[in-house]
Amino acid sequence: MQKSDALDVERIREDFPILQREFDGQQVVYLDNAATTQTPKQVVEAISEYYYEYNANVHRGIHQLSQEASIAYEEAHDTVADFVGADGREEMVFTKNTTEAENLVAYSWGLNELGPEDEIVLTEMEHHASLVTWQQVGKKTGAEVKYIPITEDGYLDMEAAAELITDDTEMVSAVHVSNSLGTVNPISELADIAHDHDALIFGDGAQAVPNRPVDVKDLDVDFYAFSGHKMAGPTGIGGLYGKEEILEDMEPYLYGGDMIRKVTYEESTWNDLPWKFEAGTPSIAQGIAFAEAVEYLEDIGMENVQRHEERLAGYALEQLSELGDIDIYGPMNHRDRGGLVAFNLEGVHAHDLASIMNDSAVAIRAGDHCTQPLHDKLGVAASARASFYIYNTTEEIDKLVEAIDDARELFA
Ligand code: 7TS
Repeated sequence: MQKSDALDVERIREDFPILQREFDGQQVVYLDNAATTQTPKQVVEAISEYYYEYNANVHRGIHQLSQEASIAYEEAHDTVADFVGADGREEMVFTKNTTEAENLVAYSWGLNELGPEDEIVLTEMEHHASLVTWQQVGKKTGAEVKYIPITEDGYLDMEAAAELITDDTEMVSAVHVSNSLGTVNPISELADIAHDHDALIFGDGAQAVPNRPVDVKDLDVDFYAFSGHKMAGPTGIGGLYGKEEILEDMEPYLYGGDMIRKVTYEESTWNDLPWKFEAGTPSIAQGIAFAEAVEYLEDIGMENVQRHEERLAGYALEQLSELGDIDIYGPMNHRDRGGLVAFNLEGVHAHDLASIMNDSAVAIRAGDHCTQPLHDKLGVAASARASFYIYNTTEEIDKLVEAIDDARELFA
C-alpha cells in the first residue's frame, strides 16, 4: 500500500492478473491507460456468468433466459446513468464507444438541425472523435466550425471562448479532459456560455468519467459521452447521456429491430428512450459488464481515484521535469490534469522512445493520440504519453524514467 494514498493499490492489483505478465523476465509496467484500461476479474466474471448462465437476446423473448438477460441489460443502464448523475435509463443510451456517441448526435441532431447560418464551436484540443465528426457535419450542412484556442501553458482560452460562442452558435463540443494535454476543461463554464446563447453543449468525457467524479447535471451538459473500455470495462460499449427532452425530439440514428414501437408497410413509430437509439441486438454482455465496472469503481470511490491519478501525474511531472531534456505538454499543475503526461525527449522520436521502453516492458503510447491538429499546433509530429490508472504506482513511474535514461544513452 502506498502511503498518503486512499487507494489500496496492492489489493487492487490482485484483481488484474494481466499486470503479472512478464516480458524477458521483466514485469509489465502498463502506462497506456488513456488508450484502454485493464479489466478486473470481477468484470471478466460478469461476462462469463452471462454467457454460462443466461445468454439470450433481450427485449424479445418471454422465456426465462431472455427475461434474465433483459433485466440485467436494462438495469445496467440505470447503474451507468446513476454513476454520472443522469436522471435514469431514459437519459443513458448505450453505444459502441465515445466515437459512436459523437456520431449519433452528429447524424441525428446535427444533420437535421444545422444550416449554413449556424456555427459549431470546438476546442483546439478535441480528439478526432469529436473534431472529425463535427467537421464533417459542418461540410454537409454548411455550418461553420470554429475552435477555441489554447493558451501557451495548455489551458483553454476562456476569454476567446466567450467571444467565439455567439447567438449563431448551435453546438459547442468540448473535451472534458484532454487525452494529449491532460488539461481538465471548465465544462460547466462553457455550458453556461453556450446556454446564454441558446446553444447546446456536448461534453467528451472519455478521459474524465474513468478518473474523477462526474455529474452531468452539475456540469449542465446537454450531451456527454464516455467509453467502457477506458474505465475498467469491456470494449464494444460506451455511454451517451442526453437530456431527456432533447433525446425525445431527436430522430433515431440507426433504424431496425428493437428501436420501433409499431411498423406497417408504410410507416413506423419509435420505441421509448433509450431503446429508440439502440437498434438491433445490442452488446448485451458488454453492457452488463459495463455496469459491473462502474460498481467496481464505485467501491473504490471516484474521489479516491481522482486523488490517486493527480498524485501520479504530479509525481510524473516532477520526475520528468528533473531530467531537464524533456518537453512536457499541458498544464504543469497536476491538480489541473487528468492522470496522463505527454512529452518528448529532445532529439529522439517518440516512436523510438516507446520502442526502447518496450524493451524494458514499459508500455506507453507514441503518436498523435488522435489529436493531429493539436500536435501541429505544438509543432511536433508525435509525442510519447504515459497514462495512469488505479493500479499504477510511483515505482512504475520510476521505471518509466529509468527507461528514458536508457533511451538517452542509446541515442547519445
Ligand atoms: N475522446 C477522447 C478524449 C479520447 O481520449 C478518446 C480515445 C476518444 C474520444 C475515442 O474513444 P473511443 O473509445 O471511441 O475510441 N482516446 C484514445 C487515446 O488517447 N489513445 O487511444 C485512444
